[in-house]
Amino acid sequence: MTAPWWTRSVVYQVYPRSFADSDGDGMGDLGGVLERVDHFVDLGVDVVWLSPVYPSPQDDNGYDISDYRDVDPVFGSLALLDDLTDALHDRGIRLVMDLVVNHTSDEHPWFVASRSSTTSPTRDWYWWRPPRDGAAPGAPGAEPTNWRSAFGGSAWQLDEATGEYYLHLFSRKQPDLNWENPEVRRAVHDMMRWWLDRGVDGFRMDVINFVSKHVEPDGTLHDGPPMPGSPWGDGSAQFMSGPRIHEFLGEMHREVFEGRTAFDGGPLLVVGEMPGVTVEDARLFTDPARREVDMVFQFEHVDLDHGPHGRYDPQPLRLVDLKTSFGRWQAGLAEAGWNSLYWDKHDQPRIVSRLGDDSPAHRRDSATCLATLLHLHRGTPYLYQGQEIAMANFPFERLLDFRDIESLGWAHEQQALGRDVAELLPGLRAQSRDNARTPVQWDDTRNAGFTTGEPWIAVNPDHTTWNVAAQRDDPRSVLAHYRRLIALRKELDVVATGDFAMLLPEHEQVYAFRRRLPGADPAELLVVCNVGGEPVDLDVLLPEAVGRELVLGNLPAPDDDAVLRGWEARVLSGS
Ligand code: ISL
Repeated sequence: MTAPWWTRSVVYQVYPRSFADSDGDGMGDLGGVLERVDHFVDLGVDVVWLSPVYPSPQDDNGYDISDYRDVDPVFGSLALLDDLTDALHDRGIRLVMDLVVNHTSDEHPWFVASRSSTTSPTRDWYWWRPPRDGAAPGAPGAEPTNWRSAFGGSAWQLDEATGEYYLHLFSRKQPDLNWENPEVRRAVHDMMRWWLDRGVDGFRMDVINFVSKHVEPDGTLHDGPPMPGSPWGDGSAQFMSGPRIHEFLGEMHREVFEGRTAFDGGPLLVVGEMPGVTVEDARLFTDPARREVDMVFQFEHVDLDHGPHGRYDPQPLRLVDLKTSFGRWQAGLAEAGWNSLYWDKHDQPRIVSRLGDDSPAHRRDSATCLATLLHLHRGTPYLYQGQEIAMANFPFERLLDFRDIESLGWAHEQQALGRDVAELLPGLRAQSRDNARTPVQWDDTRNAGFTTGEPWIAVNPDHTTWNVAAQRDDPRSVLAHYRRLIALRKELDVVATGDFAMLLPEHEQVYAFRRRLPGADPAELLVVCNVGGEPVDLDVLLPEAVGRELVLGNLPAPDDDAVLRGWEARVLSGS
């Protein structure tokens, strides 16, 4: 069987509100994306994944959708989205939409009807429950389970009108859909077919492994264990990859994807975002023979620097742990299934600040080193806007600087527990999702060329040095390096589909691995990355890496290849 097209492809994620603003209202929009389509061509990416642009109250920046079949005026119109689809297709690029169907907005007509009365025809489309154990509605502890919502507080919201609670694993403006109800699934499938018929080429499905909850036949949901640093419980085991998840995804495949193709007649792309997914489950989800999804986003590697109190309790990221994790995912999906590979995305801090070194002396080299490390793994790399120019975390100083509902929800929860802001800021600064959401730095002008108006979130002051215009024609730039990495995946079969073997698993500074594909030219690549600023004697550590032909490096060719310089990455051909 020939390998699917995405083995040679790179996906570029656009977070539209922060990408480019075409009308000066301070918010990025589809017009802005349309004006920058040539940026995707310049990079050589094959797919654009567009974060949500549907009508939305924007409680969670569009991940709270109030109409699945339109575009929010803040981003443009359906006609403009059609134009963007055509513009991408003309350039051979696919468009993948974000699909958020674990929950809707509380302003979606389905929920408006559902909350209107206990006998509403769509009442059962959401998770409504009476207070626990006959307690009075709103009484302390009356919530149906102890689950914490991802954005702080209980995952249950009391609706005064009927005295019942509804479930929201995210904000209270994001009520969870009840996928146990076949009408809900049918409505979702119908909407998905509508988008595919309109010409989009696939979906990235938001928290799709949350749609099957552990529910008893009598409707009971169970509490989770207590969470350190929170008055609420951790319900995740009750809703992550629940008992019917494979059934639901198999059904969706049959109902929606079977018989449909991308614009060029090739296969669609279906990616499931799956927090908490295990390697074993991911293998089932992505085994082509099972027809569920093509790949999943897993979270293991981006959770490695979270402490016992969660993401805002950051710990140093140990390279050995990263190798163990990536190595396990590479091995686990080697025979069946496929990995997606990412560092940055709209929910994660910037990798150059997180695992690299964003100080002026090392920013370029550490960004290109980490890019090489990721892109040479087996899997499909995802590139998040700004990562291609080594955009870094923002120097947040005050709570007022943050916009993200998750960061603010956590901060307010902690303040209510008596902690003061000064104590919270270091965790927020390191880990806030807003680090990824500052505007793309197109040039060194005011507001980085993002908008002529007032940006909805501050532009990083470092845009005067770090921007697309400064890097576009510089062969040494981070952008140029990404271009080369993307091209290499298309050129060399061994990059696309070669097998993977981790080397030096215990070494704390050098990340090295081998890719192999018998019969290909070259049939073997050796990748060595110095994930640190100090030079390493390669002839001592990995003598087989010395004297080989350099296929691609992130620093000028070395005088002495026995020494791996600080933040140097080398892709070497086989013997
Ligand atoms: O990583 C996370 C846990 O701390 C969260 O940032 C995130 O909520 C989780 O990864 C799920 O993300 C997706 O669904 C959310 C939305 O806020 C995120 O932007 C989206 O990517 C709810 O729709």
